[in-house]
Parts: sequence; C-alpha cells; structure tokens
Amino acid sequence: MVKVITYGTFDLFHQGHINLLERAKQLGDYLIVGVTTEHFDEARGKINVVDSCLERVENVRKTGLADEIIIEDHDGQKIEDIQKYKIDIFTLGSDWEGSFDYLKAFCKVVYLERTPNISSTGLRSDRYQIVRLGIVGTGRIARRFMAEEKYVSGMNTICAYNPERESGEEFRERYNLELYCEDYDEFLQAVDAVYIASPNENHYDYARRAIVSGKHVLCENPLALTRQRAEELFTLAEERDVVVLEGIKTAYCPGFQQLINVARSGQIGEIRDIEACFTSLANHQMREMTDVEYGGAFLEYAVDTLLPILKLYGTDYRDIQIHSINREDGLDLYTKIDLIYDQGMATAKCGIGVKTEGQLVISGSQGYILAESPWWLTRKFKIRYEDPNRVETFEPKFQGDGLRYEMSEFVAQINKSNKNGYLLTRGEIIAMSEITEIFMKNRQRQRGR
Ligand code: C2G
Repeated sequence: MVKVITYGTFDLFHQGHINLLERAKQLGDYLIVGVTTEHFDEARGKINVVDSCLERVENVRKTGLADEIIIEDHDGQKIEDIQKYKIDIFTLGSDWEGSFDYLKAFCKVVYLERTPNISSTGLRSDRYQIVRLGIVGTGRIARRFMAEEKYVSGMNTICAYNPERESGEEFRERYNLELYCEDYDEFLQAVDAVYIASPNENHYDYARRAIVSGKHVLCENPLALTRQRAEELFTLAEERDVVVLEGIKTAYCPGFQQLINVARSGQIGEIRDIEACFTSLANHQMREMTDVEYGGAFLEYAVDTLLPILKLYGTDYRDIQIHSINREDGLDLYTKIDLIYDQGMATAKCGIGVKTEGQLVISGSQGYILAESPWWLTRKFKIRYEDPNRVETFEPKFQGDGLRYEMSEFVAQINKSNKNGYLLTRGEIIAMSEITEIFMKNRQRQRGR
C-alpha cells in the first residue's frame, strides 16, 4: 500500500484545495492530510487565517478524499509524521517547490501543480470572499509581493498587467497566473482588486481607473503627487464603497504599531522631537537615479520617514521647510524635511546619494525611543532615560519581508463594512500627498519652470 501525506491550512476552502487533495489521493492508496493549528500558522507567518481549525478539518473531511486527518502544530513535525505513519510520498502544491526537498531523505517528495484560478465552493465559508487580485507592473516590488502572497489568506493573485508584453508574459509564467493582460480595461474586468506596483508617475492614473471601475486598490507609494488628487481618489472610493490603501509597508508592521503606541502611552513623557532617517545608496542605473522627473531621494523614501511624524504629531503642522542636495540636473540626492508643530518639531531625512545612520529617535520630556536601522521593519526598539542603566528593550514579531502585513490589512478592509482603517488613515495619506506636492513645486521652481 502506497501511503501519501499532505499538509495545509485549508482556510476559506476552495477548488484549489480540492484539486490538490484529489491529485494527492491519486498518487497512492491511502491519504493522510495534516491540518495546521492557528498557533502553528501564526508561528510560520500565516497571520490572517479566518476559519477555525475545527472548521478547516471539517471541510477537508467533507471532501471524502482523506483516509485520515491529523493536526500539524509544530516545526519538525513533518519528519516525525513521515516516520510514524510510514509514509511513501510527501506532496504539496507547486507554490512550495523546493522548500521541502529536505524530506527526500525520508520519502519521495512530489510538488503538484497549483490551481491558478480558484473559485468558491459550497463548502466555503460565505462570510468572506476570496479576493481575485490583479497586479499592475511586474518589476522588483511585484516579485517581492508574489513571494509573500502565499502567507495571506483570502486573496489570490490571478492576473498581471504590463503594457510591455514580454516582461508581463514572463511574470505570468513564472508565477503560474491565470492571465496576463496588455490592456488595462480588460485587466480590470478580470479582478476584484488591484495592487499597483508600476513606476511612480502612473500610480494615480491606474488607481483612479481601478476605483472608477469599482475595484479595491492597494497602491505602492506615492499614491498621488498632489493633495487634490489624493482627496479625489478617496472621494471616488467612498462613492463606490471600495478600499484605497497606500503601500507603506512600515505602517502595517506589528512592531511599528507597538512603537507608536508605546510613544503615545506617555512612557517617554511629552514628545518634543522626532528624527526619522532612511538612506539607501542607489547605483547609477537604478530608476531612482535615472528618472530625473519622478526619481530622487524624496519620492523614493520621504513617505516612510514622514510616517512616524504624522502618526505621532498629526497632520496639522505649523511650518514646513524642505531642503535638498541636488545633482546638476536637479534630481535630489539627499532631502531633509523640517516640520514644526505646536507641541514639538521633527525632521525627516532621506537619501540615495548620501549615506547616514538610518534611525528613528523620538525624544520626550522623560526619555527617548531609539529604533536603529532597519527601524522601518521595527524588529527591535529601546526606551532610554537620563539614567543610562535604565533601558527597556522591545523585540516585536516580524515575519518574512513584511509585505504580508500590508496585504492582510488590505484583505481585512475589503471584508469589513467600514472601509477606513486606522493603521494608515486617509488624513495621513492626504497629508503625505500635500507634502509631496510642496516638494515637487519647489523642485519645479528651482528648475525654472
Ligand atoms: N493549493 C493549490 N492551489 C491553490 C491554493 C492552494 O494547489 N490555488 C495547495 C497548496 O499548494 C497546498 C494546499 O493546497 O499544497 C493547502 O494550501 P494552504 O491551505 O494555503 O496551506 P499552505 O499554507 O500551503 O500549507 O504545513 C503546512 C504546509 O506547509 C502548507
């Protein structure tokens, strides 16, 4: 008798799961299915599972395909199970290709083709929709998005859009997507929601067209380059009851939320100064260096550095000064934004041609918070006081490259009746667009236009 084992969360049970179980069953005579516990999913970075473990087991059971169902609750269990149940074949979907090759020491390992187009089944919980997502642009960030996608429940990327056929097709093939579209309207027809990862200058236009077609939008920053455009997008979204979220990864990371809440809790007293720094030297071929109009340090990193300032002081700054060190053609290599508020002051610094310490310091009347580079992922931060021996250290959880938190928030907002989140508010996004507008106008003035 050939014994086969497979594992999964099987959340929001769908046709892709059924196909996988059918194919797994066909590999042998006896199929064991391991269903993950909530705790194990959280530990391995799957953070927004909707159905309970019991519901998920029940959905697998109802298919009649499993001869036995077991619970998976810890790392290393797969090796134990293979030996304990005398397994001949271990199998998982092709999204895990290569990840479990270490099991070849114990049994045969087979990766089965994943189902690209999943649809709901009668078994699926109807509280949640599986969001059919389309991705706009197929470059660097889009690839990072795909690597994180499998850790997010309730969302399935089915389609890619890129006006350049060759790179779009290549992306579709690499990630086994259902569709590639060269035409944006055709693309919008195929999806419920879009993730916009195109070059900066197209964000607003793609977002607007998606919202007008009733699609939810997660857009890489900057969402809009003027205040009026950001406001317009939110108004349109409200009218159509769709989500608009700006992709500022830090805003959604659990550690960053904790840092902000610790700062707000009064542990360092009254907040009087904030300094947020982000620099990353870019080489001369990179888009941020070659695109004189929409590249540069500000458009690359300013929103990240403005984020803690707007979260802690709000959007009503009294004064703003922006200074840059520019290349001869006017592209900013290093930019400093000074903000004055009634209660304190702040500086945001960003650079692609100047390197400095990338830290976040929040100074208060009783102590300060120090988050060292990479504070934007917020894996660690400290509170320090006058007494140098008194230090409190926080080490919050951070999984993968962090994009999964942003994606989870997007799916959660789509499923909520109130489409306005608090991790990054509309007011904060509008303020960022307003500051971007000030920067862009300064730059145009300096260039004599
Ligand atoms: N699957 C599929 N097609 C889809 C979605 C999922 O073939 N459209 C497959 C996955 O590849 C996996 C199984 O269905 O083999 C269960 O998928 P998930 O519930 O997403 O579980 P997963 O996170 O892949 O857990 O220990 C757990 C395992 O590592 C896999």
